Amino acid sequence: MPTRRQLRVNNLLQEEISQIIRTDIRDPDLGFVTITGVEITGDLRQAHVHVSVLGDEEEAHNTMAALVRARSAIRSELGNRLRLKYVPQLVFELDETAQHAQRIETLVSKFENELPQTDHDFAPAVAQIAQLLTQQRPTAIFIHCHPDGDALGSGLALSLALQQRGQFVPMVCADPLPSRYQFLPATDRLTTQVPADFEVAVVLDAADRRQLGPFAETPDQAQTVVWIDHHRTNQGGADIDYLDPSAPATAWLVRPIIEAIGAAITTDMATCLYTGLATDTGFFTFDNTTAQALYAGAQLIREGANPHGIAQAVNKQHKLSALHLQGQALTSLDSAADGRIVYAQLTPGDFDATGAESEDTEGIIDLLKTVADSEVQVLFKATTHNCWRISLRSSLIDVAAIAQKFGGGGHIAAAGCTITGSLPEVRACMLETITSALDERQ
Ligand SMILES: [Mn+2]
Repeated sequence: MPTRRQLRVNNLLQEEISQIIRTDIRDPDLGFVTITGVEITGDLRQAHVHVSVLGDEEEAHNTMAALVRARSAIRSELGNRLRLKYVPQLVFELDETAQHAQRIETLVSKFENELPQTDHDFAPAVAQIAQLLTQQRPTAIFIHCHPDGDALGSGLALSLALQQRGQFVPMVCADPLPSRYQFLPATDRLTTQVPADFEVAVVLDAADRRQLGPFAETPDQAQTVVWIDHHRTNQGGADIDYLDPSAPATAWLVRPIIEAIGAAITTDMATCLYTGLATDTGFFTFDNTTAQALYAGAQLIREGANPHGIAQAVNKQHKLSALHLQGQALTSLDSAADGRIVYAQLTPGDFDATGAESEDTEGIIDLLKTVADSEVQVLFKATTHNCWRISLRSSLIDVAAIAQKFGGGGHIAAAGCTITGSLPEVRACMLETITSALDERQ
């Protein structure tokens, strides 16, 4: 019988070794490994580390070899982390017992139970799209204007996958690449030029055709239009619709297509997909951050995405003008409905005074969300004369429904629309609509 001290050390070692393998060991041979248990000897000098590997025999073999190579690195990191008189020698043992297989199966089924339940089976749509995309017909990808991390990440990942299959597919967008996304690979295929002829159009991350701006009707030039999106307000109607509002990001939907066309996920593709998933989940903090989303993120990190580098590039690279614009927005901050609504506005004068551009408004709405006790956040942004782009956020009411009333759309917790009129009129109308939605909830 192990002593209590042994049991305590076993648990500690299991936790620390798992974490070290997850974060410090970057060996491409290392597969999906679980430390199922640790047994330390009575003299605390040697620890038997039981390992289970997901996959076939070859993967298990490669993973065990990688662990042996990493053994001294893991041991010295354990020395840094643990206050043990003696850091035990590590002996890795592949766990093949039925008991452990059973335990893994239980863990997996527990995990699957946590997946968002959808009443729809998307496998046929994925298969149909993959089949279409492997025919090598001239194809163009379309993403929404004011492209965000998800639109760009999904589109570039898909284009890279098709390139692996020997086909160059351009990605059409009405707006240029925002500077914060310049780190993304393969952005050379982003274009404002519609290709001369294409037979297949793939529209990504757009709630409806108006989001394509001047290219609203362009996909129809194709013989087959595929629409892949996760916005709740998407009404569908393309030749092939692959619409899943329960998905945290369009990147999430694109991944199974990439797999189905037989492309291998490269570091570049992982970077693109991770950027889409991370930006649409607020770097895994929004309410669409499920266990499954984190798991998908972890998988992409294993495949080469650099979470720190991506977060730095997207969030920590503000131009001075963008911060000045944030300052203007914060100065304008006000509240309505007894503080339940907070809103800010950016007038054409604010853009002129700071020299900031429309892309520099990204992130401002997230500042508004930090106001304590606020239930709905609204940002009014001037686009052209008397035309206001309005961003809405709420964790209480369905802002997609509100945006839809004004011809916009989005997700329950994050949506947007564009309204023409004078700012006082537009603001009064929007605040009134939100106030009655709040009242209705009571
Ligand atoms: Mn998205």
